[in-house]
This record gives sequence, C-alpha cells and structure tokens, in this order.
Amino acid sequence: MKKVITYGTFDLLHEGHLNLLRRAKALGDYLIVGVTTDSFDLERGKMNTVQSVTERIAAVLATGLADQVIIEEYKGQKLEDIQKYDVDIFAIGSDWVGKFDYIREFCEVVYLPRTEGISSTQLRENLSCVRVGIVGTGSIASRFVPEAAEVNGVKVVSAFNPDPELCADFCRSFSLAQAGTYEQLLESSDAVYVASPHYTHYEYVKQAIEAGRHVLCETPFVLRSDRARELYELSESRGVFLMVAHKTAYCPAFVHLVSLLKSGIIGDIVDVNASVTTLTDENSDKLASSHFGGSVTENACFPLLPVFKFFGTDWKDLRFYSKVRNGVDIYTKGILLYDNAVASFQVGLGAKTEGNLVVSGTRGYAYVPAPWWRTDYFEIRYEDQNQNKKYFYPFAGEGLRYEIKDFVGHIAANDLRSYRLTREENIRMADVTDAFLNKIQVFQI
Ligand code: C2G
Repeated sequence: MKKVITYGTFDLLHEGHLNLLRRAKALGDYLIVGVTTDSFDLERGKMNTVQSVTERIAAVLATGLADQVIIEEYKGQKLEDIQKYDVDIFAIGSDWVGKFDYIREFCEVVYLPRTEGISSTQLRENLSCVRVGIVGTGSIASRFVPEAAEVNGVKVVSAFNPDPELCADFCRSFSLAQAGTYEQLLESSDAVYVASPHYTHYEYVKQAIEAGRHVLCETPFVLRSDRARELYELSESRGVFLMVAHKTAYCPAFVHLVSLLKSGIIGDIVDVNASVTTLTDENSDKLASSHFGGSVTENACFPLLPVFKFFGTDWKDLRFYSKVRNGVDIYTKGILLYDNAVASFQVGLGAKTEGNLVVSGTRGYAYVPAPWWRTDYFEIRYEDQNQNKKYFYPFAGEGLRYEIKDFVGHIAANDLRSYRLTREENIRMADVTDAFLNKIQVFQI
C-alpha cells in the first residue's frame, strides 16, 4: 500500500485545498492529512486563521478524501511523522517548491500544482471587517498600523490628530484617510484606537462610546477610578466593547505564565516584584507635571498587571516611595500589602533598574527576564536546579497583533467582556494612580 502525506492549515476549506487533496490522494492508496494546531500557526506567524483546529479538521474529514487526519504541532514534526507512519510520498502545493527537498532523504517529495485564483486570504478578506480610526499619531500608532495588517478582520481606515500637519504626515506614510475632526474620524469607523497622550484619553473614549463606537484605548487607560468606572458603565449601556490596549496582558508568554503559576507549580505565591523603567528626555511630555506626567502615571499599569493577576485587586495597604524632580516622580517604588502576600514594583523615567519580573512561591519561583512586558521566554526555578524548566513562546513583530486579534475577536462574537484584562483590574489600576496623584501614602526619598 502506497502511503501519501500532506499538511496544511486548511482555513475556510476551498476549491484549491480540495484539488490539492484530490491530487495527493491520487498519488497513492492511503492519504494522511496533517492539520496545523492553532498554536503552531501562531508560532509560524499565521495570525489570521479564522477557524479553530477542530473546525478545520472537521472540514478536511468532510471532504471524504483523508483516510487519516493527524495534528501538526511543531516545526520539524514532518520527518518524525514520515518515519512513524512509514510514508512513501510527501505531497504539498507548488507554493512550497524547494522548501521540503530535505525530506527526499526519507521519502519521495511531490510538489503539486497550486490552484490559481483562490486562497484562504482572499476568502478572509470577504468576511466582515472592523474599520478602525486612530486618534493620536505618535510612535505607538506607527507601530499599530503594520501590526493591524497582520490580523484578519480589521482595517485601519483613517487617523486624526489635532495638529493637521502631523496627521497629514502620518496618513501619507500609511495611506490612510485624514479626518479633519474627531467627529469625522468617528463617522468613518466602527471602532477607534485611542493612542493620544493619556491625559486626553477620557474625553476621546467618552465621545467615541457616545457615538456607538467600540474603543481600544492605550495604557494607561485613565488616571482616576471614577472616570474608569464611568466609561465602563457608559460602554455597557451603549452595548459597545471597551478594551484597554495593555499589550502584555494579551501576549502568549504572559497569558501562559499566569495560568501555569495559578496551577500551583511554584506552590503558594507569596511575592511579586516587577520593574519597568525607561530613561526619558527631561523635556518630554511624559515628565511634565502639567500633563500628569511621571513614572507612576506613565508606567505603573505594567507592573500592576502581574500583581493583580496573582493577588487580585483587594490590597490592604499601598505605599509609594518616590524620587521627585520638578514636581514629578522620576522614580517610584510601590509596595502593595495583601492578606497573605506582598508585592512591589519599581517604575522610573529618570532612573534605571533591571526590568525583570520575579514571582516567588513556597516551592519555587518564576523568573521573566527584561523586558518582561514583551517576553517570549521565562524560567521556572527550584531549589533543586535539575527541576528548572524554560518555556518559549512566539512574540511576533511589536506584539500588538495579539491585543488587536483579541479586540476584533470580541467584537465579532459580540462578547463585551474582556477577561485577559478585566474591567475591575482597569478600574483598580486607576485607583493606584488616583492614590498617587492625591499623595496618599506617598513618601519622598
Ligand atoms: N493550496 C493550493 N491551492 C490554493 C491554496 C492552497 O494548492 N489556491 C495548497 C497549499 O499549497 C498547501 C495546502 O493547499 O499544500 C494547504 O494550504 P494552507 O492551508 O495555506 O496551508 P500551508 O500554510 O500551505 O501549510 O508546513 C507546511 C504547512 O503545513 C502547509
């Protein structure tokens, strides 16, 4: 019996896939089809797959052409499968010509003609698409546009900046429509990405929600908890999705770190320490007291994320130790006391620390090297070093694509509750900056 194997994602299975499967089947007597897992696709940069692995397998089985379906979960698995299943022919579409010649050592390799004029990419483009308008055209917005292009179901259409020249430059470089006013931006979009300085967030977000637009707001969301609560209530009453663009909360390594540690592998967690420091030009707006600049307002939302994930938002005591210059904190150490644990963070715009994250438990600890907030790697360490384990994850591009994918996924599913970063967590982050700005338990060093 001649065994043939082929692999693919088979997203939105179409005529091209069917032709490929038919031709592969005709090469032998028994066809094995390897379907990629969602995480493997993510790892190899395929962010835009619409269907889950179970839906894609079901579609392949429904063709009646596969005698066996297997899962492809890691790079390099093909050689293993070919030997394990005693395969005679490896077949793949001609878009891969040359890429799999190394397999010839193990079996025959056949590149089958690709069907022209149809692809999963084209089919995905025909699905509904969220039109996004961007307010604020600084450096984060410049990173957002190319990242959004990697995600299916979203299209950045226009941008607005009160400074028309800056806006024109931005729109020219990314081929976007320039909105003359914020109202025009709202009119031309289904959702807005608020990427303006944080002191302007509240007004822009409120106006967008009132106009019935979904909102993805950059961090820090807002600096006062009553405003955060008000905006959430407003979004709920208007039935629009409000999400905070805290990229760490959505990146694969961090998401897995949280669930892994919650499963108890380092015992009871007793301490979390995280630092985020970025030396910033003294004249930057980020250090302007008139614009609520400073280390806590700019950066505290990052270390607070792991603290809240592991210990929740019900701290018993919160203290800040700050180095102040020209009326703003250039460096602050914060300490949060919980019933059975303690957490601390360091944030700085005018002082530098090692930017790592350490989560300590009764059996071991997790070490996430700097910059932990955009990591693709962490280690779990124990007293007995032989037990230590390293974990690696994809972190593609600037990492914004993960939050963008989550944002459009929620909108498509009409699911207005974000669980990766909850309403409560965002409100409590604002409580921390609120306390700091009101000088509650703030001690100068
Ligand atoms: N295909 C085709 N004609 C098309 C589209 C796709 O012949 N118009 C073929 C591809 O060449 C591939 C198979 O259909 O052989 C599955 O295509 P995808 O779902 O795009 O999967 P791909 O990313 O090519 O995965 O490591 C290799 C991968 O597993 C192959």
